[in-house]
Amino acid sequence: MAAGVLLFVAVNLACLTVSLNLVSGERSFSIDYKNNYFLKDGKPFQYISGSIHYSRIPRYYWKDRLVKMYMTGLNAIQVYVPWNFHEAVQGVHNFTGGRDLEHFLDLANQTGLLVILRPGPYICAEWEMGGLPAWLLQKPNIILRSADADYVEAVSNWLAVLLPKMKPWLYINGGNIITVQVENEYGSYFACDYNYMRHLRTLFRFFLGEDTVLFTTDGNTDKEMTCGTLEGLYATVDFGTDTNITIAFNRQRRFEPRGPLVNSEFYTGWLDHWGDPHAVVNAQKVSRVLGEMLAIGANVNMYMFEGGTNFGYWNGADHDTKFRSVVTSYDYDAPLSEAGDPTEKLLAIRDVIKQFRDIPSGPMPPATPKFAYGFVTLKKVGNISGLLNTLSPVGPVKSQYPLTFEEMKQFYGYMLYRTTLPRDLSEPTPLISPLNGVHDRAYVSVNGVFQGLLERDTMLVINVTGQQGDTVDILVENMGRVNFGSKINDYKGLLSNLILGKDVLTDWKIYPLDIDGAIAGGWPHIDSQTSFPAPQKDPSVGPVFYMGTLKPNGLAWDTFLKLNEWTKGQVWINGVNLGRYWPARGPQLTLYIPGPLLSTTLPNNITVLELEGAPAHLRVLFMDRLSLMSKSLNRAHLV
Ligand code: 6GJ
Repeated sequence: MAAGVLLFVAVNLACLTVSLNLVSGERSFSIDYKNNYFLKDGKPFQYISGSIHYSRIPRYYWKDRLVKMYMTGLNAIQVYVPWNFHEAVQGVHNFTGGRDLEHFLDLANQTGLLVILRPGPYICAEWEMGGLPAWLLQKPNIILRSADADYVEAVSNWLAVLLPKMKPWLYINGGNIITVQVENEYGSYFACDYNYMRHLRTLFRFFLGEDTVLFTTDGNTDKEMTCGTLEGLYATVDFGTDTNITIAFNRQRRFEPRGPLVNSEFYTGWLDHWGDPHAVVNAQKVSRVLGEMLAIGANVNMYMFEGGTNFGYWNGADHDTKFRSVVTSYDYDAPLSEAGDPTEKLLAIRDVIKQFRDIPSGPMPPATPKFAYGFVTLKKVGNISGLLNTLSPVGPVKSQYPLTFEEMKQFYGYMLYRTTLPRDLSEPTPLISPLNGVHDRAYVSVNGVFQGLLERDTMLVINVTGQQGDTVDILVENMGRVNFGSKINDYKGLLSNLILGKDVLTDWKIYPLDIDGAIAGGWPHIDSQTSFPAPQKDPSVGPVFYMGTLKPNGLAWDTFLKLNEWTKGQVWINGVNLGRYWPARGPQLTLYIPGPLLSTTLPNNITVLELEGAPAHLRVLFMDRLSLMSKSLNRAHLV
């Protein structure tokens, strides 16, 4: 048969297929390599998306944030799935409550939002260990994000649970997931292991089928794109407002000569580490560059659109020149604030989007109401060393040398290391971690008297005095595992020996601390009939628990907790771990409390673990707005 006839038949068959699909109502989402755009049900489609992380927003508020994103004119959201959020214990999977991913997808579907899913298994995201579960580190010398057999086995088992759950949610199967990302910026990782990426491609294809659009995202450099891309996975890039979009998309074109232009992470803001000035990105720059990309038909996901909060211990960290822990707030200077309030940046973005597509009619939902509940005076509960029966019911593990959190099978929060002074120390004697092995902060007490702290990369020696046989208590805090770069295998605890004068400290009792379990079980409030000592005149120093009660007033509105003149610690409200506070470092000075955590009728239990030093007044303040330390004012101010 002549070539011309063959071509005629092929073109007509193709048209027939498309029309059959449409006639049969079959849904389709694919890449049109001829015309360089996505096709949704056979028609050109440009996504305008925003990143939102369900793991950082109370389930109660998911719909509120999604509706605000829809009313801004977005037609899609981009969602990370943190592996460690769903499999904190190996082999035990949790998709309930705030982890109910399918409910979140359903709410997005109900709201008219498509989904770009990013299941990793590594996600970065300023999330603890980039979403990888810390129990992976129990395999000695494991090489994360590689074809390492132990890592690949764990990844395969996880994806065999997650991806079958996601398959019905694919757009082509009647759901709202239009594309799926494999790994995350793999090109910026040292391993550059193509066998690992090929294995992931095989798994994603096996579980999601041949018709799903799979893609990769990488930073905008040739090196990153070289190691991060793979045949069969559509290569996309990410960049912020200071990048020339022509240069950036030309680089994508070098790896994808045909197909849609995609910026998978257009940075609308940036993250904060403790001690940084609060990071902001100019709203006009964001809206200008967004307009430029949409005007050339590019597909854009804004990272972040709604940042939310690193509740509990979920914050990550970076380690470039030194270890830097990410703050509790993931506000990210995003268009929707940490509390889900529409900002000027959101309105500017909406004005851009309406130039390219119809914006839903109707009002933008307002900011949720905030309430200033006022001051609460706390009272001292006690030092950790005196509460071990409650906080460490399993008792200590004895070891000649220190064990890590991972060896102790406790992965987050705090661990108490106890030993005794090997000799009299009448003169101040240096206590040092010669291998910088304190990961990440160690609060040192002798016979219950706080001596000072050691801090990874920063404070490697303190002086200690005491008598032979005195009890040395060292509370070690995991400040969040590194989530980016080569140091993500971030073991925690005392990773090496401590030297006191010329003695190696040995014969340790290591207490795993289940603080969250004790507080969730009602401690210390259930013991409140126990008479706690009256607040000492002098403020306590060192790790001390405090408690108090916020009286109900019939309102359960959002609020912000300010611990003015407190130093650093952790807060729980009604048993829920709100995260870390560190006003001594900033820039964050308040903790966001979602209203649904509060009771309108029962006393609201407050528990505070102050690690360094509480103010004599022992007061905390519930405000109706957040407070930030600003580089321009170089002092706390209300925003
Ligand atoms: C992205 O790479 C990442 O994919 N990203 C950032 N990268 C910082 C690179 C430092 C040299 S900052 C915010 C985002 C998220 O971490 C995202 O998960």
